[in-house]
Amino acid sequence: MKAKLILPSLTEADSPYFRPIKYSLFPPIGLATLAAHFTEDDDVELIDQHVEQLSLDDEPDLVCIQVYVTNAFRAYSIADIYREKGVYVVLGGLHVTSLPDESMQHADTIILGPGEEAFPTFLKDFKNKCAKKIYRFTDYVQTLQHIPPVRRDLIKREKYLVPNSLVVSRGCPHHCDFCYKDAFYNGGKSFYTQLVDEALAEIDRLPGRHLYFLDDHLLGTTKFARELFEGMRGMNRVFQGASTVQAVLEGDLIERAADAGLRSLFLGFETFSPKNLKSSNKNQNLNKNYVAAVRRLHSLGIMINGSFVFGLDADTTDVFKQAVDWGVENSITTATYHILTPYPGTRQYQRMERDGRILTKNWDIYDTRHVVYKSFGMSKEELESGYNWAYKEFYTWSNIFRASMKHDIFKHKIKHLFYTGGWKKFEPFWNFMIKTGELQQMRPALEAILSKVKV
Ligand code: B12
Repeated sequence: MKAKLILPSLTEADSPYFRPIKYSLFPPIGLATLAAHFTEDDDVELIDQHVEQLSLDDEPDLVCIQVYVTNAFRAYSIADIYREKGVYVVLGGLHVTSLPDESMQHADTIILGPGEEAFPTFLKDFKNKCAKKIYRFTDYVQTLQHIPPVRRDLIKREKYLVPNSLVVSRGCPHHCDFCYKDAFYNGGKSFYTQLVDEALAEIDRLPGRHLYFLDDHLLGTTKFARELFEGMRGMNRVFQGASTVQAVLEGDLIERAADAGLRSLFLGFETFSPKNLKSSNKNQNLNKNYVAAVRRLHSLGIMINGSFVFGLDADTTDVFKQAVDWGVENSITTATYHILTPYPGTRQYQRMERDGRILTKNWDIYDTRHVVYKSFGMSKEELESGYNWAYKEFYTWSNIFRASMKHDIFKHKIKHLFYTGGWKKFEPFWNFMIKTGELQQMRPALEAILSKVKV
């Protein structure tokens, strides 16, 4: 059987928001995970439209497409083209799970939720010519234990800055109202991990030193994280991941992570307002000392990518300056700002829809850069221009310099300057490296910066 797995581009290549380097970071790990369920006799191709041309001239036996909210329309038109030619199309991913009725119009089969159990069942049925229209992950035991290794041979490593990205868990123990994942993983009931030995074996198979864990909350289960970090000590790895302010402040897990090679952490600060935290059910951040978390990470030589959301109901036009000033003052290495986006399927979307606050269902602009709902506290224009201002302001050379120089230790000043400057200030350089197919040459530089940061 000939099968084609496609990740359609999240943003049009000619959009002002298409930053080639951002879209050349991570390969489609979800699809490569599912690809492991094909057999040796199957001819499988994995296409990531962010880094390569997608040709629609072929006629494989099966097309599998990953649908996010902002690539949904592109995914549907690709699906329609193949179906018109009589090719069997299966759709899956976050958006399909949120809006099955919509996705169903463009597919022969849809698969809801994480695909580890449902996808192999579908494949068996498909080969036996009895595939169903819909497969629900809730009909199966959800587990990552004993799944076959990710098909990394299908990933074109040279096209990515971080080909060694991996995911050792599914879901998150917290239930923030704005998070897609809560709805996706069974109303937030599910949070599960690989077996530690299987995760370590996966790490062992990856070449080079640098890893990027794409899990929503790498420190989410203390026992698992503890054993994972214990196993990673001595593996001479450096890695990046995501967690919460709470997990950084509690216990000694973060020290263990640093010992195992953690060098940068994505942290969801999201808002400084307790009212916003309560109304979005992000209770794990309530009464937490953000500055203490930052200090603890810096003392361990861990860089911080801080995430902030603008447009929560208690926000006014002060929030932009507050977030930028705080980030610079506290030497946050990189900041990711989002305009609040009520993703379909979330409790937040349901509430806003009930209250008549959803302004558009043009999924293309559900990208956290546009206002798609009726905001309180400021107008749509104020929110969008404040968001754009914050990004520009945080990444001015003077602010990058100020934030870097606030570190106590000299080598932390330097690595901050290189990392932030390199990420945001050398766009033409990154574009050149991508165009000439030389992006992989930059991996040793990234690895070197990350290796140097330990105190
Ligand atoms: C990597 C990543 C990216 C990459 C995307 C490219 C890529 N390679 O995937 C980049 C960096 C480009 C990116 C950008 C953004 N991202 Co992002 N990203 C992620 C991240 C960290 C990991 C994705 C991943 O690999 N997951 C692991 C795999 C195993 O899970 P999976 O992909 O969901 O696949 C499983 C299932 O979905 C299902 N499945 C998936 N596809 C298919 C297909 C078929 C046929 C079937 C049957 C099943 C199936 O089975 C798989 C195995 O269980 C997730 C968070 C996360 N932990 O998932 C956020 C996440 C997907 N991103 C998110 C956001 C908000 C963004 C941004 C909007 C942020 C921003 N403002 O810049 C932008 C999008 C910009 C735009 N224009 O849309 C949100 C939601 C996105 C959405 N609404 O669809 C997430 C969920 C983070 C969060 N918790 O909020 N992102």
